[in-house]
Amino acid sequence: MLDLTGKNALVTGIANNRSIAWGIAQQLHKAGAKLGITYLPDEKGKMEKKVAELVEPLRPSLFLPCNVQNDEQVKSTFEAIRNQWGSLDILVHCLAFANKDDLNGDFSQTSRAGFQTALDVSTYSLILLAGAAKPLMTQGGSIVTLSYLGSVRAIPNYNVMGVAKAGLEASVRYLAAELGPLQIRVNAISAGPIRTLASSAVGGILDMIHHVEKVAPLRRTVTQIEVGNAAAFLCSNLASGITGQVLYVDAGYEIMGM
Ligand code: 0WE
Repeated sequence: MLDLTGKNALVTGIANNRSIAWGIAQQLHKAGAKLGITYLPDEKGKMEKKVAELVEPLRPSLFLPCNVQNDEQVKSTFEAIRNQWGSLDILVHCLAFANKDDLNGDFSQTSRAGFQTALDVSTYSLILLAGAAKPLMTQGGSIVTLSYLGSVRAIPNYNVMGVAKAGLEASVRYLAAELGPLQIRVNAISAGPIRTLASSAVGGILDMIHHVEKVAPLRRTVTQIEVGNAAAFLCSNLASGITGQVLYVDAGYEIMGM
């Protein structure tokens, strides 16, 4: 049923074995997709080594540095895809960043530079990658990004990231409208809180996770693999009629009012 054999999938946003993007990459691989993996390069090449070791069992046919704040690197990434694969079927966008000072305290104190950073990395990057993927998705395609409930609710300290995710979800709708005639679908998964590198850097994340465990209909949080399964579904022909949507993978937390 869920079959991605013959599909070329680019997965962004793997930092370590707790990354949601890692859960997605594993489930796309399990469904038979051919993988391309990008990582955020650092000066010492530590990230390259770490991510390369992690993804090695999935035998990615492309492994590329891609800092989305660097237009040249994005260009090279998609040139490599064109040269090596000729076409692209699946793009997975799992990228976000805000300065730590902007994920704490008064939202009204968000700086212009902090706002620009958060929206550039977390929101504009989807538009940038989708635009680069568009000419390569010659047989149609599927684009999936990750969002969070803070896009539609005021969640303590999520602050500028909430604005970035609201913009991201709106971008999903505009991209879906533009790319639909080319049979390219664009959707977001709104994942519940998970302990990852990004979330562990946030004060109070454990309290949020305990709250979800008490209140969510399933009385637990979700795993990276569960988000990966939903992503594999959205990327597959099983979701051929779904575009422009935000799919909650949050153990049901979003429906609750008390
Ligand atoms: O989208 C996210 C993570 C976003 C994020 C996290 C960090 C921490 C380290 C973006 N940029 C940074 N920058 C850093 O320097 N989540 C959904 C996880 C998350 O982040 C929160 C949360 C949750 C949940 C921030 C505040 C409150 C709740």
